[in-house]
Amino acid sequence: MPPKKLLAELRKKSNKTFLISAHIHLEGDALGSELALAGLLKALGKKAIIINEDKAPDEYLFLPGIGSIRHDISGLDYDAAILVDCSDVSRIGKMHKALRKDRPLINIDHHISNTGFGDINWIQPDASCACEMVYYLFKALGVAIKKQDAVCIYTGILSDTGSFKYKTTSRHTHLIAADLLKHGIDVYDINRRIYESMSVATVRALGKIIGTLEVSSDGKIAWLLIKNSLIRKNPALAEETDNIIHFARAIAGVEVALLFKETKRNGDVRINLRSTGSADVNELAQVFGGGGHRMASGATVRGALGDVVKKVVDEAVKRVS
Ligand SMILES: [Mn+2]
Repeated sequence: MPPKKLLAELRKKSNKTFLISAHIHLEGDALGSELALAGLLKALGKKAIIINEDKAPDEYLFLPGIGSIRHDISGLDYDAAILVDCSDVSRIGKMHKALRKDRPLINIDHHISNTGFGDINWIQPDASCACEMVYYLFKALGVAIKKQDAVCIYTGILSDTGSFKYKTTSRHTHLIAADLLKHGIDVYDINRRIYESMSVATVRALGKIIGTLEVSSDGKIAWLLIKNSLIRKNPALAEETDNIIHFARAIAGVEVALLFKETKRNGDVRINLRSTGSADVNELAQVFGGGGHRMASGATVRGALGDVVKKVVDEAVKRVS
């Protein structure tokens, strides 16, 4: 449940304008929690400005209010800032330049790796997603959820629980979803828009990516690669994760699935890590300066793709095999 200090800060009369941001490489939970939080604040009579470094991926453009998200931070002023779904302030990328030291910073997050960077911190690692936490804020503040808020919260839940499949899915997650359905949201439509709106080019590229599959000799670690040449031809792939890593984690006996994306030529390699149960991929990601959750995490490592793959796979083998 949200701390009283947080509720008081949100209600405070002198806090008229809130700045909201979330992590780079936007996905359903980051966008959903930002937009639902903005809806909550507006219902409280506040102004809410959402700023993100990245543009929203196409499949999320249906989210109500998404057109109001800003990427330009010049001339911004605000009374309090809220970061959602961010384990650290650095996760908002260039948007950190908009933050002022003389304004309170509120941290609402469910990553176990959260650094507690805020002046007010609400960190709940047992929440399935940040959207679940924003739902509790509506309830704690007695604010009625509108249909548009319900769409955003439901999208975050779908996104972070792998459509109610991952271990983070609790009875609370389902109860929240049931409550959201009372608002007349179209769950089939939301599912189609997020998961069944891939381009032909993306699906063809998937074939090439699956062709890169490698598995450790004991079968416990499986990994896939997305080469930069493929991303250049099909930029949407850079933000595609769960649809791809699914094929590595779905193999019988696999305990850790890894996806390596060569994001820039000779530059960074983005790594997505997924556990199927016993392995802790938050710890594994932290070895490489990343983090996240026990079952799902990420890291960015500088170096040539082949070298990064070797380093990370070796570390995974050491821990799991
Ligand atoms: Mn999340």
